[in-house]
Amino acid sequence: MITLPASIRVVNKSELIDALHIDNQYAHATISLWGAHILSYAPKHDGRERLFLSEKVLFDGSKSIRGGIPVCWPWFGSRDDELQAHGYVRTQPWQLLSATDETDYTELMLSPETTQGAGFDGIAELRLTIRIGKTMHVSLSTKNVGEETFTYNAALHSYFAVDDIYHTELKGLSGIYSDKPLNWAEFETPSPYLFTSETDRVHLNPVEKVSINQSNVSTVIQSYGHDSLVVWNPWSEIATSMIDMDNDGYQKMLCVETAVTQGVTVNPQQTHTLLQVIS
Ligand code: TA6
Repeated sequence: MITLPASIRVVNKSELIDALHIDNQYAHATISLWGAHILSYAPKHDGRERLFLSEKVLFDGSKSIRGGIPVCWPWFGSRDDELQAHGYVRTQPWQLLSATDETDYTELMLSPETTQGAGFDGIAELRLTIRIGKTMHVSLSTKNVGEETFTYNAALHSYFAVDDIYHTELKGLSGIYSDKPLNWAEFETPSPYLFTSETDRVHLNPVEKVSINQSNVSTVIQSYGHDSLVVWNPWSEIATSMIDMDNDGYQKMLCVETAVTQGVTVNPQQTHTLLQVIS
């Protein structure tokens, strides 16, 4: 491993999974090297944890980590029965390429063990760059290093922590969304946007700024390079069926995902970047 700056130490999540804990002037954060999965982010100016991590999270490598920010790539959702949902980089070791303490943030850059896998023919270089400061920047860049054009989908599948989903409002979205549980039927975005049942929606209105509002606090999510925002809460029945989610876990989370679901075409030597900024 490269030499770590003063703000970073290695913590052991399991026999298989090491994580990096960042403690700098501005924030605490934890990033698993398995999946380059951000597990936690709490800026020091308010000490509030922004990310949800399931109490029954598994760190045994049997599945993607439940909570935090899974990196979905090179597809989003299910492809077919043979291929795992949300691609194959969230369940592989990533390598830390660089880590530096800068004036306003600590910056880490990671790359997966491989970008090659069944279901994707492109030759790609993938980098996740994370800046931990007063805000957190999470930037996923996909460079075409082959000779053929390719198309990919991806998401920063962020699980945000909420105190109570029944008293949570999502602000900033409008227009039509496609509803997965209702066979992708299209509906008008509700206003106010509240949560009372399973929610699994692809909003094809790629606004740049939304916020999760609770009684006194709000989490602001800015997105760039995306074509969709995905909003997900499994609600009670699905949460109960998950081995890595406690029955009431759905009350404490809301996924708002900066996503490419319609395919981005990347020409040789070009780079496409998906960015989510959390404050
Ligand atoms: O992003 C929403 C979604 O695709 C849902 O349909 C649900 O399946 C969720 O992601 C979680 O997927 P996972 O494979 O992490 O259990």
